[in-house]
Amino acid sequence: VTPAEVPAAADGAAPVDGVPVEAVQADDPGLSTTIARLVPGTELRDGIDRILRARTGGLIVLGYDEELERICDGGFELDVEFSPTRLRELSKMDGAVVLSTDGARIRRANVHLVPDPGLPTTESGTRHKAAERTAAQTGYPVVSVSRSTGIVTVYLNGHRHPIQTSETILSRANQAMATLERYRSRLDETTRQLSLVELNDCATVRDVLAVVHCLELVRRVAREISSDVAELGVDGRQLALQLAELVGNTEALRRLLVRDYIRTEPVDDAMVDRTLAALDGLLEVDLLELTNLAPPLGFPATFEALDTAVGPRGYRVLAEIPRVPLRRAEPVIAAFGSLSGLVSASVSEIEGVDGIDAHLARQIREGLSRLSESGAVR
Ligand code: 3AT
Ligand code: 3AT
Ligand code: MN
Repeated sequence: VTPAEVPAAADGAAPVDGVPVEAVQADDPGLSTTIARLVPGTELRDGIDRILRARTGGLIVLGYDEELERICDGGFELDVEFSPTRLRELSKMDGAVVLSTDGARIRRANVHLVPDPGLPTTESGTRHKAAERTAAQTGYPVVSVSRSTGIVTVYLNGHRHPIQTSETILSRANQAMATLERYRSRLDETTRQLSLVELNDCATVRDVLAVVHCLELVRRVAREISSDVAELGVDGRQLALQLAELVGNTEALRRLLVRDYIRTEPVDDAMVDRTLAALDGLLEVDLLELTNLAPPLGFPATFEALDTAVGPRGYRVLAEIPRVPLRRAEPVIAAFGSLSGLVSASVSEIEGVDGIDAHLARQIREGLSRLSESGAVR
């Protein structure tokens, strides 16, 4: 018998690269930590699944101290190592099972919980009322397994979070994944289109915002899937791989697009962060109109403005050329002012830029020519 999982140790619940970590429960990190203790693959979840199969119902308090002891009435003290089978056997009795705060030991069983009846609760059954109030009073997570409905709920910090089966989560996540695939291919298409018009010096605000739009859609669906991945534990590995593959380089692409087109100077990380936060703040309905995406980048939110000609500074194109890190790209962009200026520059002009040697200058020149010919910036 091994000790129960400690918080956040759940294998497979790690956030996916490039997908915001706030994904799981933005408003409460304590809740995401608790959810991670309950995902498939953890001993606690195994125990809960056993209770579900036995159809006895259950009430489990994930923490024990003097405050909690005061609201425990009766039952018996145990202090034995936690195991899924023990949790299930003890849940056959009436009352609650109380675990040590680290979840490693079972401290009490058959306990009648007597939390302050003045605490508000939205539940009607006595088990669920006791769970909600105990969580509110002690700050410890409390899990209820309903005998009548088979619904598992975790209560913490005023949250009431249903623990869903992997099948339920997966069927939802797979639908979202299909949507993500569609958005991703639209993103690739609009990005190719933007590269083409950029290199031909005929880009408009509309071309830029079309890519920004797709990026926002991809990001938002990816965030939903990412929170499902976190709740799936070991059952979410396949989904996590698919998600990482589809999300790919989109976070880098967002930053490069802002650097290329933001109207305000200076173009630095802080400005990029602020712009991306503003885009993040747009509501789902705002995304329906391209003009709503214009203000964060400093463009007017009008239909006329969509057809305005714009040129990129050149960050995205330079990022496509091997061995040109941002700190090398910056002085080059400062020297030529825009992609069109850079495209018409000769090797010796590029070499004149601070920190760019003959070799790198040739590399940049050849890279630009290659991209112009293929129109294949992605
Ligand atoms: P049984 O012999 O199983 O009927 P019991 O004393 O073992 O009775 P349980 O803990 O199984 O009691 O609870 C059974 C139900 O009794 C659950 C709940 O609907 C009701 N109940 C228990 N305590 C209270 C209470 N303090 N106020 C209202 N209803 C209660
Ligand atoms: P079910 O959905 O029926 O499982 P419920 O919220 O309707 O849950 P019940 O009143 O049917 O709750 O009670 C079911 C069992 O829950 C009875 C008892 O074993 C346990 N229980 C209820 N209240 C408490 C409490 N205050 N402390 C410990 N165990 C309790
Ligand atoms: Mn009931």
